[in-house]
Amino acid sequence: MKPRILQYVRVVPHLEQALAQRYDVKLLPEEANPHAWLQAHGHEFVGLVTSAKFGVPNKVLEQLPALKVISSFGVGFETFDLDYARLRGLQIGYTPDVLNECVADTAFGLLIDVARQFSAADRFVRAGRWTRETYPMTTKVSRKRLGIVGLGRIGRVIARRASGFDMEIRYHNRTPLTDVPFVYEPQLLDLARWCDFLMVISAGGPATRHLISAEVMQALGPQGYLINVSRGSVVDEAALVQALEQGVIAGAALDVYADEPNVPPALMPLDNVVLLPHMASATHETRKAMADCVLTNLEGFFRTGQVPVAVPL
Ligand code: NAP
Ligand code: 8YV
Repeated sequence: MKPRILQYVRVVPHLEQALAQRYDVKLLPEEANPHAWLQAHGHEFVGLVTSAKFGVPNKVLEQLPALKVISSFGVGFETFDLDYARLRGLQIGYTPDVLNECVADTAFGLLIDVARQFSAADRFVRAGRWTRETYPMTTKVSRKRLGIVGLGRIGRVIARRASGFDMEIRYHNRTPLTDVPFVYEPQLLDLARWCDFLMVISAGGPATRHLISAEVMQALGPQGYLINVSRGSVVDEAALVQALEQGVIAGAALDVYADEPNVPPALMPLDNVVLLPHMASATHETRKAMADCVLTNLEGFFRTGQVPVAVPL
């Protein structure tokens, strides 16, 4: 008999197809009243598939008494209550590493875009303004100072990208690393004061909420740029809007927001901010690799009892 799997959210079509071939899958979003449906059927499920964006709330997990394994599409895991998972003996599979390159590429693309103003210049050309005006000069990227907040798996790949641009790199984590040649800044404010570009790629969740505060933006200063590819919660968005409107910082480039897909309306008219729709890992190649990892994690669990790539609990 195929194991019974609850699909908590919609995922990419080829992953949905592969799941349906291998398991006895119930697509919860199809139910008009998921809570009532789970009251009657929740006991049937041993596995659950979700994504980093949505995780799964404890009130849903409480309706799944036989659940043993969660397989999540994505690397972020701030949407799970790890203490509760530990108590329940749940294993949570996730998809680190396979997305490092695409997220780093996007992070660096955003950095170049906000400094050289490609998106704003594109709007200028499309509006027919080039025939009447000269586009203003922009800011050089090569040889500048890059401060990385969160030198983890993805941060290290961003640092490799930056080395191709002869950038000087420093970083801020809670813990200094012993295997990198970059200067460690124990104080985030010092990193912000030092750098031209502050690249945020730390984990999300309560520990990093509003780490990038008004004070950090003041320290980054009117020539400084902020790039955020981690989670919207890491940046104080109200302070960012003020900083961009008042020239406290030169510009910002964002892939993530506090309340996705809602972007603060005050950001929309600003030309000194680049706005992407949380798409850093969204290439065919990387999303396929992430989907494969979701499947491998489930398969590994059902074969050996251990999820091969699991969130450390
Ligand atoms: P990782 O290897 O765990 O790296 C996370 C880094 O954040 C570590 O260097 C960690 O260092 C640092 N960090 C954690 N808490 C911190 C704190 N309170 N203050 C300062 N630094 C802190 O994770 P990863 O695979 O590189 O992914 C990083 C994050 O990127 C994910 O959690 C996810 O939120 C985000 N992400 C976004 C996208 C996207 O589409 N935009 C795609 C993938 C991932 P210490 O533990 O030493 O502090
Ligand atoms: C995806 C991400 O957009 O991996 C993550 O943590 O934020 C992105 O890769 C996400 O997994 C989709 O839910």
